[in-house]
Amino acid sequence: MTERTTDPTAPRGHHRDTDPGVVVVVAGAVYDQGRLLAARRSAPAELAGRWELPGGKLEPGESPEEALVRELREELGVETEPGERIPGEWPLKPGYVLRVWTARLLSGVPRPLEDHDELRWLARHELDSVDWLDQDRPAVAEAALRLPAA
Ligand code: 523
Repeated sequence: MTERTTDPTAPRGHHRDTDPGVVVVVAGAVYDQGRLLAARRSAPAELAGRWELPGGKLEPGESPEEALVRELREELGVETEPGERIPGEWPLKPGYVLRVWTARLLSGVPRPLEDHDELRWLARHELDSVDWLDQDRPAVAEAALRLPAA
C-alpha cells in the first residue's frame, strides 16, 4: 500500500490515501537508550503546557516518514530514522488526524528549537509523569510496549 502524497495542488498537510479533506499530522515515538522522548508544547494557548510526541503536518509530495524526519530536524535539531507505524489513527481537532511512527535517534541532542519549551527522555516507568495530550495517550501506550531495552 502506498502512503505517498502525490497531489502537488493539495493544501499543506492534505493526504490522498484518506479523505482528501483530512489533514494528516505525523508524530514520532523517538527512542534512545530505552527511553521515549516527550516534548512540552509552547503553543497554541489551548495546548501549551501539555506533552506530545513531536511532529507536524505532512507537506505536499512528502511521505509520512519524510515529513517526520523533517519535522524532528526542524523542531529538535536531530537526525532520526523512522521505524514502524504504530497501528491506529487518532482524531485531533476537526479535519485533522494523528498517525505515529517509531523513530530511532541517529545523531544530535534534542533541543526545543520550535513549538516546544521543554523536552524529557522518559523510561517506561516514567511515562505517566507528564501530562500528555489526550489524543497522544493511546500512541504513547503502544510506543511503551515497543520501547527497546536500553
Ligand atoms: N498534534 C497533536 N499531537 C501531536 C502533534 C505532533 C500534533 O495533537 N503529537 C496537533 C496539534 C495541532 C496539530 O496537531 O493541533 C498540528 O500540529 P503542529 O502544530 O505541531 O503541526 P506543524 O508543526 O506542522 O504546524 P505549523 O506550526 O503550523 O507548521
